[in-house]
Amino acid sequence: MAVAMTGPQFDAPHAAAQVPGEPPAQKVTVHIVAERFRFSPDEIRIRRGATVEFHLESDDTDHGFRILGTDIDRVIPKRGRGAITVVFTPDHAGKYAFECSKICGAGHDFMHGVVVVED
Ligand SMILES: [Cu+2]
Repeated sequence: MAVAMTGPQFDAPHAAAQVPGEPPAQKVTVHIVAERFRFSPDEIRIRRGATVEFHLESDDTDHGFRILGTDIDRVIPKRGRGAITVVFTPDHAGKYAFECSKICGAGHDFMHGVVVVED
């Protein structure tokens, strides 16, 4: 006997939920190494709507990771003490500066980077 299909059909699975008119949700993993006195990489580009999972580790002493305009401010433990994970979902396109938030030496003030969120 035939079964009448009504209501929602079974579509092929989607990678992620998508709101019409919005870019597809995306998760990006970024590994960053902090060392005196830089972050590598120091420029990260993502699409609006994406969630970034940063994995941060130090190649020397303790550093910090602060994203300006957010409440993210974490300590990156010194070399050998493992990585930290920071999840960041920017709510609008634009540039989010980040910087070292733990005094780490003479070049501390130069230790910064940017997350560029593209529409
Ligand atoms: Cu520093």
